[in-house]
Amino acid sequence: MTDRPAAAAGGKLLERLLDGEPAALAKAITLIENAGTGAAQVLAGIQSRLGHALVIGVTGPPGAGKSTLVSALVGELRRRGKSLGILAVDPSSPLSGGAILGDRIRMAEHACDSGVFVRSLATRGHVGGLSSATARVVDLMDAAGKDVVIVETVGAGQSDVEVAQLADVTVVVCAPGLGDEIQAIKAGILEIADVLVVNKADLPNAERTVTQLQGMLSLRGPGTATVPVIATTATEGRGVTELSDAVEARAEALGGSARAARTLAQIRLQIADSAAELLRRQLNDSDDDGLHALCRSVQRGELDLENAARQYLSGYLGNKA
Ligand SMILES: Nc1nc2c(ncn2[C@@H]2O[C@H](COP(=O)(O)OP(=O)(O)O)[C@@H](O)[C@H]2O)c(=O)[nH]1
Ligand SMILES: [Mg+2]
Repeated sequence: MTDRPAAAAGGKLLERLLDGEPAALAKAITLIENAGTGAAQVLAGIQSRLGHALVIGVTGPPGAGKSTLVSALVGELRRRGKSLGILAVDPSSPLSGGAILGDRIRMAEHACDSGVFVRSLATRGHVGGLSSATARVVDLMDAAGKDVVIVETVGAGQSDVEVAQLADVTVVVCAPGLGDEIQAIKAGILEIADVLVVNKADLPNAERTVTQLQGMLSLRGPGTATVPVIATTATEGRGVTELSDAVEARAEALGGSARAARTLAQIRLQIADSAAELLRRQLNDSDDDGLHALCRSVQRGELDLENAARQYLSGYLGNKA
């Protein structure tokens, strides 16, 4: 049964969104976040209007200066005539509202600029679905006609790898002199970098960090030599022109291929989200013998939880689980 008033409301909102009305964009994002009435219609309605925006992912350890750098980058891209949507994603914890608040303050210099739309997305309410929520908000900003969408996320493992898959160009930001940080970067997020930034170049050891990162990149083998390492001082806007140039050059080199990869990544995320949701619902209702047998094995210490889950799942997925 179609919900007529919902369809009408969604249709009106969709129209205003596609016209680029900031209030409509804000409302549509809230609607999608809350999976409210008319959300499905809005999402369906924007599909044919996607693909205009260049999506830049900015990731790296907390405190590296990502938000400060994004703010400086926004200034530079505005001077280049681009309209922007900024999305600050914080997958770390529901208690990290402070970080997002800090990001808001750092973006405040653009608050009066109608060409810049800023939004943050916290974990709460998005367990298991943060990435697809992010992807949808990016799509809404794209459909609203933004030339560039910047997604800032904390470098914290799988979630930002997933978010990076949604970006056309991924910028990994780090700061000098933090050995552990470099190790963490090495362990994961270096792999996803299209452009590497050593921010806080005003601090000692910045040059050494640049050299270290270049060394690590050269170990990654052929193809990675094209990943530029750029030193910036975000607080003074230094290196931001070079960063913008590097991002635009990278976007140009990618052509449409990044977009195809992004759609593929989105489909994968959506399938995984839908599957998790489906399973959660089925499992909540299930009370079969297999489940009880596994429960006994776990209680006896014969099986750990992860292997118990795998065994159960193999019933659904065959030997792939
Ligand atoms: N010295 C120095 N400090 C910076 C620079 N960029 C950012 N910061 C400071 O580093 C702190 C963390 O910055 P923030 O942008 O919130 O980092 P984020 O957590 O990565 O988003 C803030 O106090 C900034 O003022 C820089 O280029 N040099
Ligand atoms: Mg930040």
